[in-house]
Amino acid sequence: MTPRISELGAHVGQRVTVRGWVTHVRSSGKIAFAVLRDGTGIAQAVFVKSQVPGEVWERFGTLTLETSVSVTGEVRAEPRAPGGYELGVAALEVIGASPTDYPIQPKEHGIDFLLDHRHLWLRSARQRAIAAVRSELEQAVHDFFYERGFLRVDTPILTAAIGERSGLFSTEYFEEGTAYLAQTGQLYGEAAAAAFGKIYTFGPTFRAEKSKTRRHLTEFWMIEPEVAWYDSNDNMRLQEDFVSFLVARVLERRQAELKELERDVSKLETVKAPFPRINYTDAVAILQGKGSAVQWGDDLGAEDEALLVEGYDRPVFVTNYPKEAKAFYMKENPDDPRTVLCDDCLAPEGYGEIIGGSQREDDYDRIVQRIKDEGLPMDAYGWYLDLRKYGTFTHSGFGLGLERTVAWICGLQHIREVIAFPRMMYRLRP
Ligand code: NSS
Repeated sequence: MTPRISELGAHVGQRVTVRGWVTHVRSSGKIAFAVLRDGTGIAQAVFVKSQVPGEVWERFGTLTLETSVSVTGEVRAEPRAPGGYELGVAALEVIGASPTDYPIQPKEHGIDFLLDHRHLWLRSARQRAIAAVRSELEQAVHDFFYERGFLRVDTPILTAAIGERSGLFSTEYFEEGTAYLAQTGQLYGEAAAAAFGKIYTFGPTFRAEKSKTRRHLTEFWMIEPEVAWYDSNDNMRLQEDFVSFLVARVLERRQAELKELERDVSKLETVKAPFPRINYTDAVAILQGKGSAVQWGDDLGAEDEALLVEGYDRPVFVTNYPKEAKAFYMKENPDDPRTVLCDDCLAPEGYGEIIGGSQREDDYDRIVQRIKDEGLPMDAYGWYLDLRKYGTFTHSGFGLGLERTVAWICGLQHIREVIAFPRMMYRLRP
């Protein structure tokens, strides 16, 4: 039998073979220990000199950090052992030696060094915990929308020039000229919402932003639902239900990982719908009262976002931003035409914006005007305008940034650790 380490509990008293990598060795001369990792957990292999063949004892002596091995022995429950189980070793095979210059040693390494060795850094317990929370969230995203009757629609990554305002990555596209990597799936999502009613996209998005902040990647994953007949209020209700669902799922299924990350889970347990809503104009007044230099008309920066959520135990919506601060497709607010029917969802504890959402402008003439005002290339938007020409409809949607959400839930200051191989302005390798 070759169980994974996480399955050892079902094999107590049995002889099994475990394959994995050595993370730690120590020996007293008569008894020796090797801690193994296989990605599902850790277990301790115990070698008793008087009980194992001489060659096995000698082979133990060759084990180094990250040697890959196959260990056969009897499973014992041992509360004091890392992982809670140990193997009383009978046999040991070395599968792949690991020279003693393994780059990541149990000591402090600088972040650039770790990112240069990201392919190896992923093997750490902390990185596994983050990856497990991310994977849990991805599954929860699909479950949430599936349970609510949404269709998943996969939108193109190679697009003509259309999207958000930030920088575009481009590439040659046969005879068609320049193609751009998608910054959002939204505009295609809107077409799909008119066709299928309730949809979501979940894919990589790309922004050639020259920002080197702790919350920007050039390639990140976004979840974008788009719903026919939803107005801005319905949209925020969906967002708070969605975010509460995601947090509850991680609390329910990933306690061990949150513990590994030393996350204060009491800060997550309060994340329940409904979320407070602050109108942008009020937010500016609150921020000015707290000493911020923000002026009406500005988008809110990271510091302002952190100031604003102080004292809240759950995410906060900031609604109805000024038109100038937001994208052309957002619907004008009938109660205050200087603003649009939109919301940013700000995570608590200063993590900042995790969602941008809005009701979409559904009036043909108004959206044409917005495209002109923004100086966007009208010809690229022909098909998008058809959605307003043929049976226009009230609709709303939002985009949740997966990496920012994982960083918040895991309690990480920087989003570079929440994706296996981060892409940033100065990082294309490994
Ligand atoms: O630019 S957004 O605010 N909005 C959109 O892209 C809309 N098209 C979404 C929609 O309505 N369908 O980005 C949405 C979220 C934002 O709140 C962040 O959580 C995340 O996407 N985001 C990023 N994450 C990581 N790195 C970068 N550069 C980044 N930009 C946005």
